[in-house]
Amino acid sequence: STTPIKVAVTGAAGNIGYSLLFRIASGALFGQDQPVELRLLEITPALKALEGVVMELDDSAFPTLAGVEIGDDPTKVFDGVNHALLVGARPRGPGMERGDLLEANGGIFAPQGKALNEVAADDIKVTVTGNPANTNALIAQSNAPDIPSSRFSALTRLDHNRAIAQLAAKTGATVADIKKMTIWGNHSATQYPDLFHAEVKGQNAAELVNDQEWLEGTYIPTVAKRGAAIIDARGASSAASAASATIDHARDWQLGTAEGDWTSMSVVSDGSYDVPEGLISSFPVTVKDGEWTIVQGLEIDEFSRGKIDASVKELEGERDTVKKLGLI
Ligand code: NAX
Repeated sequence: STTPIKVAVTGAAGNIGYSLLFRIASGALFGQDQPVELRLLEITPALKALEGVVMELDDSAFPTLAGVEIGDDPTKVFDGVNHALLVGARPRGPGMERGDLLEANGGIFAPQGKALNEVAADDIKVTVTGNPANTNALIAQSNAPDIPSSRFSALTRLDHNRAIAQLAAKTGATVADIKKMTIWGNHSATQYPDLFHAEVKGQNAAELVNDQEWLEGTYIPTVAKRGAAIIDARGASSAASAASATIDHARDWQLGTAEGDWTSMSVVSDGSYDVPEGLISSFPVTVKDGEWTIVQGLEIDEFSRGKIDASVKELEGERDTVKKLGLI
């Protein structure tokens, strides 16, 4: 279509934004034939830096970039947007408890949910990358009663991609050989990357690896703690890979998942796999015509059950905290 798709990005002057905006503008999200218009939200003190980023977008002369607007008022920036990528969030400061962190982020994601409810396009799809992503998505969704809850999601695609990369390294396969990876639960250290349904060149990954000790002692912690390993090495948190995963997530949501494969998205539970209804938790999903569906009927063994339950319990704790705070 030649009508531009309007994509909002929050935290646009941040580290992820610096990578994400150029990928979107260059056509990585919806292809070379689909113009996009960027709507960039920042807090007031970061608007000057954002103006510099916009100068660089101009200087890139991207043929698919139909326009850029910036601002600090979500009801203006989100006006008519089709995709909202909510990246900006409040990081955990020194001495900050989990409850303080959730409260500070409630101050961001509740008003943004309300603004989306008021002014976004009818087909709005919301992806939350800013941490704690799942619960921030729940806060935004709860504050947008007129938008179907299925239009809110949180990013676990980076975990999914990390899980594929680690499995490829272990098995000597290429990432393209790996299908049906699943991240279950929360985007946090409790997340569960599931090899029992993943396939390497059509072969069951857990059977191929056949090493429960590696799975439990190396694989799961390596994927779950990859963010910390990157901070340790780079002195800064993952930014380009997080931007790339945000693109993968939004593109698959708009354009669909490949036949014979699925992806991981944190979406509102309908009670599937005994994840309490209403929680935004990561599941295996397929996407067709812009709508996701949780993959049904996977057998969950005792080991996987324990891992999924532990992560879901953490999500329930976060939900209870934000409920007590009156944020949902
Ligand atoms: P930065 O601190 O570089 O950038 C965040 C930006 O958000 C800042 O420019 C800030 O001014 C802006 N911001 C703050 N409050 C805002 C508001 N109310 N409205 C609009 N903008 C606002 O962080 P960056 O490295 O870009 O990371 C952004 C978020 O992604 C963090 O919460 C981070 O924890 C999270 N991540 C999530 C990942 C995931 O897989 N879900 C992985 C990467 C990353 O850790």
